[in-house]
Amino acid sequence: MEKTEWIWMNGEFVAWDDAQVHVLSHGLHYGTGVFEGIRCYETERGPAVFRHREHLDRLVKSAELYYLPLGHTADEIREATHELIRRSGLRSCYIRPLAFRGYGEMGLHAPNAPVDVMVAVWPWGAYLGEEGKRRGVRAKVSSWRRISPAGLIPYAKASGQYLNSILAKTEAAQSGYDEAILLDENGIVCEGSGENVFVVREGKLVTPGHTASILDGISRKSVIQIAGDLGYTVVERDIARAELYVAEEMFFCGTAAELVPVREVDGHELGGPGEITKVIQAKFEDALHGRAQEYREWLDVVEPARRSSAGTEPSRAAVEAP
Ligand code: PPE
Repeated sequence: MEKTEWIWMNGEFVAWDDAQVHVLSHGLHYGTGVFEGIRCYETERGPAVFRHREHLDRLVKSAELYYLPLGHTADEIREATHELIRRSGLRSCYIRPLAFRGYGEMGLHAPNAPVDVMVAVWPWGAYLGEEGKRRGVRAKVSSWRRISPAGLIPYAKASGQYLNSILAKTEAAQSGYDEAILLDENGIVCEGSGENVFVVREGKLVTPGHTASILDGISRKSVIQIAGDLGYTVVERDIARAELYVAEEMFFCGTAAELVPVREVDGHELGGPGEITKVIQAKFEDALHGRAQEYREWLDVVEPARRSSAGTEPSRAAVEAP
């Protein structure tokens, strides 16, 4: 990964290489963490964070669901993130906030272990490749089933839950596929290892609904809004595995991946990116990059550092001083 200079950790900006944790940190042993994946894009109004508030609200909710008192408000984390982006000098980047049980107490019930909170930003290109975004990716239905809501909380973006995604992704990669699709225990389609999924059936968009074991994706929500605004019908319902094979079109969407067409599932060719997929992808990209006026309010613009009272440009040192 590409380094940047600073990481925000527990209220302070620390040098990237100094943002360390103890090996007896609780989260390392038990997966007791919650995180977010957010992107900032270069727009004509400056660097802008896509649906920042929604991501931070989900972080707060995930923390609450796993009994992790955050100690920082969403507003504090938002401010810290803006400052990190300013300090990084990046016009676009990936943003990774994480809150986890830290060092101090072991065992499953460890209410006295502190909850550490950090945010890092770095440049991260197309998650499933530039070529994948253009031409489509090949997906494999995983033999691993998506975590059940009877045992975990699919709606929470929790660190430990990602072992499920990692099993599926590893299996797909080892089989020569770009991405995995996870079904639930009943064989109903849930999502990709790190993306929500949509299919086109008889000209309508279909995606698993809220009762499915999915992460309630913010890209998913954005795509539903965009597709509706463009006049497409969007249906949230159960999707059978075989519907993937007979779909007219299919795509994944997520923060890291953005919108990626699927061109093959389990050896069944769907053809190149479909027409509806391409139209929605173009509008989604416009929304991300601030080119769609109607979705301007989705962008949290990072204002430049305030000028000093003397009216001079703040020096880099002044901006960086803690
Ligand atoms: N499902 C899962 C399981 C998931 O991890 C993501 C995001 C989504 C759906 C899409 O959600 P949203 O980003 O709100 O539209 N996955 C994040 C982590 C990827 C990673 O490898 O790390 C992301 O895209 O940032």
